[in-house]
Amino acid sequence: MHIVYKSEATRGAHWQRWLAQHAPDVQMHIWPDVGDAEQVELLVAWQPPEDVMATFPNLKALLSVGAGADQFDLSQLPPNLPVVRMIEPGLTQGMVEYVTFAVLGVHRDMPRYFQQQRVAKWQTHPIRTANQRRVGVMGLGELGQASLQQLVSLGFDCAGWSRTPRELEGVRCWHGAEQLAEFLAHSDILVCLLPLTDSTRGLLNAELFAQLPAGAALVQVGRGPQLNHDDLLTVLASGQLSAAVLDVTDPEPLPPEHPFWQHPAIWLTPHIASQTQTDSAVAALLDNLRRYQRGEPMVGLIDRKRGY
Ligand code: NDP
Ligand code: OXD
Repeated sequence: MHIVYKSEATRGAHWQRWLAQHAPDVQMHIWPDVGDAEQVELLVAWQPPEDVMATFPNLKALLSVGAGADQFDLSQLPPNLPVVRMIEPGLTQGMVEYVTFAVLGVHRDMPRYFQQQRVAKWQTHPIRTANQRRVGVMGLGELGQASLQQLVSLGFDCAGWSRTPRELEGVRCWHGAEQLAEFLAHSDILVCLLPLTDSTRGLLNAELFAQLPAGAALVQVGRGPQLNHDDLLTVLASGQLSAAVLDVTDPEPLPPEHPFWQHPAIWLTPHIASQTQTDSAVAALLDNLRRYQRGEPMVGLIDRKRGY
């Protein structure tokens, strides 16, 4: 089987060596080397070449090296071409760690204490324990569910929101636009782990922030275009929101003059909440290659109608 990898080179070289050892029937070429382009069945990429189908006329599936597939222009791909996102334990673990860090950070008032430190101010504030803090996670997929499991184990009062009904142990679940307001009213800390789709673009806006409890905090680890920047600045100024931890923005990176960089209530990280882990992901990739060979659906198949 011929596949092409087009993404970060060091990881590609490692995967190429690993596959040569564990699956010698799989020939992985690393872009720009594509071997015989006519023979390429699968493309594993973050950004595919501009005209994918002209480049690989016999392509059978496009696999994302990341958890999201929103970077692909699905309208440019044949409607029946399977598009697959990455699901692997290292990526999930990274997200669980980041979400836990961010939730604990705002739960324990760290943005405020870091501001106080800068001006040599020694002042205490009342401490709430985790069971007195309501955490709401938007998106109950691979990453949302794993993050919630950890938050529940820490004792937080957890809620979740998804498109369709979900049941998670220890988590109060809401779904759909009609139940969003109730979910938001129960979210002192709101975590966004939604994929970017037409329905989630711009969702984190003034109307949504107004439905959170006063002084709530935001943890945004979904995708940049979900957040309205001006609306966030307005609610931070009014006190409706007390803090925001942002791992994704639009654009990435933000321009140097963007107010988020210097904002005392914003923690900004450069899209590092989680990353595909070279070692664990190659096993997940091989599992999908074997599924493809057996004619079974691959894990992480994108539903083209839903957009995720
Ligand atoms: P999944 O596809 O497994 O889960 C998506 C969840 O979002 C599902 O629960 C789904 O609902 C819900 N959802 C989708 N659309 C809506 C909507 N309109 N209204 C309500 N709920 C909705 O995704 P993952 O958990 O694997 O990943 C989530 C996202 O995290 C990725 O798409 C990516 O954007 C982001 N990410 C960010 C990273 C970072 O480093 N910052 C790293 C990795 C991922 P339902 O259950 O009903 O289908
Ligand atoms: C991903 C990401 O989707 O890094 O994997 O955001």
